[in-house]
Amino acid sequence: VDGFLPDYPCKVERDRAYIINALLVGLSRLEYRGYDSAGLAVDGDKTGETFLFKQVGKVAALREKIGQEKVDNERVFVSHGGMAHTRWATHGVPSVRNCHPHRSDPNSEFTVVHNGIITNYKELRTILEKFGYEFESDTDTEAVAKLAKYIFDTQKKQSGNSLSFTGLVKAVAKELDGAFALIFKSSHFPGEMVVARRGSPLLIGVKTEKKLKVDFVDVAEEQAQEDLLLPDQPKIRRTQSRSFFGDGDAPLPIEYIIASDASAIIEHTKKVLYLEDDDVAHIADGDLHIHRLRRDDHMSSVRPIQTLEQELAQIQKGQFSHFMLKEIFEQPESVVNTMRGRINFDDYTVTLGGLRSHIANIRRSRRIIFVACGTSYHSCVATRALFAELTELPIALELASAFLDERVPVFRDDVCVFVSQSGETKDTLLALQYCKDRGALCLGVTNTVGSTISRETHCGVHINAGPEISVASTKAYTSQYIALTMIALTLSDDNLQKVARRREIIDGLFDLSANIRKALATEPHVKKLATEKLGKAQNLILLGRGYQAATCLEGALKIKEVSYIHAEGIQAGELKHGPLALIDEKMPMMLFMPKDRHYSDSENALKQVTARLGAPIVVCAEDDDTSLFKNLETIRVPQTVDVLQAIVNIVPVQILSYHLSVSRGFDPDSPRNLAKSVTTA
Ligand code: UD2
Ligand code: MG
Repeated sequence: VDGFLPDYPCKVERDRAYIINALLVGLSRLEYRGYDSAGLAVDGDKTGETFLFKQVGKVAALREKIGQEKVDNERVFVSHGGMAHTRWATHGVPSVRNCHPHRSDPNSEFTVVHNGIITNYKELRTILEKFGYEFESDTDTEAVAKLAKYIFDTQKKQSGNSLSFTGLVKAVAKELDGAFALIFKSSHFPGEMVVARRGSPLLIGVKTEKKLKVDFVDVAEEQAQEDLLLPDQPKIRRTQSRSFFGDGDAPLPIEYIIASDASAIIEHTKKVLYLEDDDVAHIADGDLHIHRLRRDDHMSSVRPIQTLEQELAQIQKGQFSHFMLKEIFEQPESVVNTMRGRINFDDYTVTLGGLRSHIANIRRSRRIIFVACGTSYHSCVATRALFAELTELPIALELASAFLDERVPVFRDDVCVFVSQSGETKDTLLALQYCKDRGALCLGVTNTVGSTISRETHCGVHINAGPEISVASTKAYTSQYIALTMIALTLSDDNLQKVARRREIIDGLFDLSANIRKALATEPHVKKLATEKLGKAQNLILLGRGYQAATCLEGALKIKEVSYIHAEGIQAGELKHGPLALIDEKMPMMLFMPKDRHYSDSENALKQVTARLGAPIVVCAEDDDTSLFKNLETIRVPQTVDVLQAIVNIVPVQILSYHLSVSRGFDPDSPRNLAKSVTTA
């Protein structure tokens, strides 16, 4: 799911063609985030009427579809509320009926666009269906639109009074679990819009010809319960510094552009304010009011209006100069999204909806075969030992192309797991077909709902990391790793002997986001290593044992992909079987040495290397004060449970590869010779 741009002019005359175009252009500014379908809502010809348009594919396809509709494009609006959205499927496949905006009923009494995930939507849907609501889509969002109508109607029936639009949205938001940025439009409140956020970003651009008199908006004081019942009253407004132009002035022509990121706003205005979590903003009669979903004394009571200085391209990457860096820094959130709604940290249960009905079969299988390419393959390398430990099944690991070359025998009682970010990787797809033909149970782990692998596998898990733009995969790797870990946890939850181990791992998953944050904090130091110590490096050897073998392989791949340095990941146990011959004082090296049960073996490797004058950069635990590192560069990261340590450890290597690339003048987002999704064999 991603991005929306409701456009709310007040007392600014615009025709429908202008409004639709502004919404479409806004969406196209969000295209860089990746999406699979788009939709928009504008005012109809009668008061309170709403027109909805939806299409799968690019924004251009939506534009074409609207072009074919018979609507009066010249119709002029003095005041108008429209909304638009591009979607990255997380709930239900990409299709017209799953496109936003979603509506409460065929008359579109309430229309909603949503970014984020409503984790309790199934419960809401069940209840609403009992009350006779007919759902049109597979999305979580539709439950929000229907819930709005349900609460509105019920309130009216019970008290005879209607809720105000703000009061209604507050009541709806109270029922929602998960993360959201929501925009509401309603036939009961023509010309008004209400937005709410929790967890997902939302900002409001303010566009007017006149100079704004204030550079902030007050947050309204808590409204009494009965006030929520009335239409938003002037008396409430008067207590606020409500007008941008000074009290008493009549509303002046003003437009508000609400979006999930500044890139959709910048061409209209540079004046924006960022909503905070639990803010509800109400726009009507040219005025903007901010309310709170709940009282929070720590929260500032004003929202400053800021001036955007950056260019469009810059804004799209946020504070980051490249998508690769942006995605590396997104990991504290993306790993949470992978676990959201699936792990209950209070009772240590893991529920993967996509596997539920297949668990018994998987447990009965005679082996699990992982098939993947590139980074996805490394996520399997990283979790293979955990699968063996928790499931006590034989585990095989195959590169998709080699798997097909070798015609590996596959049987009906095998379980084959196909891992692919895009879900379209050709080699992996061919292997999937091969395994299906042989009657194996096929399981997918992909980031893309509706992708071929997601559709063709018998069951699976979506990693929900959000669109990945950079060719070099970073956040998809850590999310694949977590998805696979969750599968192993699920498969072993009937084994009483594994209870303590499972709890230890689930606790580790709980702390993961914070630990990744700490690992990201190594950036200034890692950047220095990339530009100074490794500034001239032509080779890099990455050494590690046990769970870190995957870090070495994946780290080396990242470095090769974006910095074109020859990098090699080597199992430290293999050193004396050959690679030691490469080591001298000139060979650049990294060693991963967390405090796990391989520590003393890694110590030996370090001694073997330093005896040949090698001076590796050591990635180690924060508090490791061994004298062995005395004359060495260290990158210190938080210690976590052994099976998750490789997630924390890959982060500084991702950062390193990025800076090796940039400092050498390359563009890490588009490495030479490579494509994001390899759809050819
Ligand atoms: C589903 C919803 C999710 C949320 C959740 C609430 C979708 C896509 N997911 O997530 O949005 O509502 O329920 O409990 O609507 N699958 C494959 N191959 C793959 C990946 C997935 O066959 O490579 C299947 C999987 O077996 C399941 C479906 O796709 O039937 C959705 O998978 P998921 O991982 O998104 O499922 P879940 O329950 O986490
Ligand atoms: Mg959603």
